[in-house]
Amino acid sequence: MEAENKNGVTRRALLGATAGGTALAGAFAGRAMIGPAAVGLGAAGMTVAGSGAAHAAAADGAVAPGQLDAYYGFWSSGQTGEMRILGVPSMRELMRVPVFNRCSATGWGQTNESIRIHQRTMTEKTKKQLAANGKHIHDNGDLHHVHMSFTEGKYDGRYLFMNDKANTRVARVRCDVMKTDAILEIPNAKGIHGMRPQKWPRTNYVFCNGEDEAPLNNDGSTMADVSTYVNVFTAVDADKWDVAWQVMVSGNLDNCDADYEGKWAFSTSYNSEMGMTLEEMTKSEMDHVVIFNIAEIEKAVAAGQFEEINGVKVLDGRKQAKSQFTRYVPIANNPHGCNMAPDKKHLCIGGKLSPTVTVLDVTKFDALFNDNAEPRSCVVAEPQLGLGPLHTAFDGRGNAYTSLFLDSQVAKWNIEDAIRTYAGEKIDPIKDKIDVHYQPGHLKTVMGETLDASNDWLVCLCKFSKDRFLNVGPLKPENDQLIDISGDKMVLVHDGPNFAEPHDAISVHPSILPNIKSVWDRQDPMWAETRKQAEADGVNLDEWTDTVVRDGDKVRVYMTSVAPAFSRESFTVKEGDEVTVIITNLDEIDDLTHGFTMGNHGVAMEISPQMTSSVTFVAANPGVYWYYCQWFCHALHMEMRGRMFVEPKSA
Ligand code: RUQ
Ligand code: CUA
Ligand code: CA
Repeated sequence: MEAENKNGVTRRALLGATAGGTALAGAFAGRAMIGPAAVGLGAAGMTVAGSGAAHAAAADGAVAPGQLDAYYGFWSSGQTGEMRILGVPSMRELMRVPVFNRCSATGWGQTNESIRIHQRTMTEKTKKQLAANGKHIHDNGDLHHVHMSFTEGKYDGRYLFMNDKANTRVARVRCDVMKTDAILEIPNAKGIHGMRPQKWPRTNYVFCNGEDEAPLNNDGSTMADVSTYVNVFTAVDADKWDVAWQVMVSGNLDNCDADYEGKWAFSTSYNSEMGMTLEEMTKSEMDHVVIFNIAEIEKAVAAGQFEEINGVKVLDGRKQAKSQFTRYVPIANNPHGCNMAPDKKHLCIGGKLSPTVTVLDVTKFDALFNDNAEPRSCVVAEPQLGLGPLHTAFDGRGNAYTSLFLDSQVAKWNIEDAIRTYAGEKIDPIKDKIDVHYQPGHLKTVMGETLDASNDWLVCLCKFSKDRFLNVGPLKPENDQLIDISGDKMVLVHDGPNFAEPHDAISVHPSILPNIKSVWDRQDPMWAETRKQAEADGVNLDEWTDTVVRDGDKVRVYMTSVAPAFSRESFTVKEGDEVTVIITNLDEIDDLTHGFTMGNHGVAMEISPQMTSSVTFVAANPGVYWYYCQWFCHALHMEMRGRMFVEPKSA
């Protein structure tokens, strides 16, 4: 859908009208004629490069100027705390979506709309911790894993989900606007690391691994007694965005995944020892994979057989509880990756300290829940691939690609051949190896975690770049490498520096995301509460307004923005007032984003087309302060400014 402006002119028509003309000619012709049209950007005439047969035409991954990428890539950013959107195969960065971080450009973490999302599920302990430090939200995060919602084993384009290991949270991004719409702080668990959506029948749950052990009643009374420590596996209700249930487990939890039948979730543990030191954590011969029996867990929850702890339904799936909720399959010590193959059958566990990947057949899991079952009876292959196997990706031809951290390689191997080798046949399951630069962690094929796994690109996220780029100082970028997997041999085609530090990524065909908006819906729930306040103040946010409301020492300034002006060129408050500025961008042309920056107040926010944003601050010092639009929106963008007069208290 293309938005029309007030004169009924679509942007595409404008493009036609201004094509070949200069930018400023359009800009001065009137409000409708500015912005993206003026700078000559646009979708008209663009073609999608690289998909299907077209891929051969761009074997080097290059996407010509004006052409679109074949796939969306959704990247984690690790300790930067945001989600990134890249184009695949060009590896161009298209957008940064702030999630757990504080974003200077958009005001995420500062606008009232984003603070509400941060605070909705915040625990009392976290509020206390923040208040003690003069803050009201955590503005850092460690975002490792980004995954899309599923319907019947395929991406459905509704949501993206992501974890925050640093502050034990998960978040949800709405795919229609690519904005975070929900953050959930998870009680009882510590350090959410592995995180995966349920694949079948749809994503009712997002499964979240707690990595760090702690006493369930973490009040300082049993800190030194490790026997009181537990680890917690959490199922988040993906629609309500609340915790559905939790299961206590033996050992810690690292990575997880789910099957294609909706029966199981599974997690790796590198610390079945429950060790607190490196020596203790690597002591055993074997650790394990925990298998969670969803039906048994749901049955127990429905029957009320749970303990309610901090408002959450908790079941005991630890070994000593001998429940039907879990089974523990021994795996060589300190495994890491946990990847379900698109053949619906095979789960691949990266050995990390062992040079092997252990392949489990999920159709043999039912048998594990019978008494006396041999727990490793579900292991059907254990190919030896090289040193430091971490994660495994899949194509649509039965091949698996495993990152070898210590060898700095990717090994391509065939799952069926590995199974035949395990059964005694003399064949080599390894089909190819390629050097990567350097020390790879996750690696991703296009839609390889879905039933749509494809055969064109592999992205390998390397943890070290060392000498691959110009030296930028002791802190080096990571290196996301693009590998062509369409032939028998893997071919490295692109080095992609990336900042601290993507762990994981997915690639998604644009046909799965047909509903991405260019202009906000005025009724969007993102600012529903702001709208309520406006109504109480007698302001209609959908119309031009320049209303200032005083409410004790609180002042609410309602403005609209239409390029190149705010509806007010000044407003007056008193020293010490708490000022809330609420701005609606009434421009309807796509890409015509304004901003609001209040000079010397540490305040800035994004106001995209048809968006309402608000920000609250205290005007502590009398004087004149300029506010301005910080998004280049018009030839007269510099002139899009105004003054805040702060009257001295005594006046
Ligand atoms: S982890 S490098 Cu945070 Cu996904 Cu394996
Ligand atoms: Cu509005 Cu710049
Ligand atoms: Ca261990």
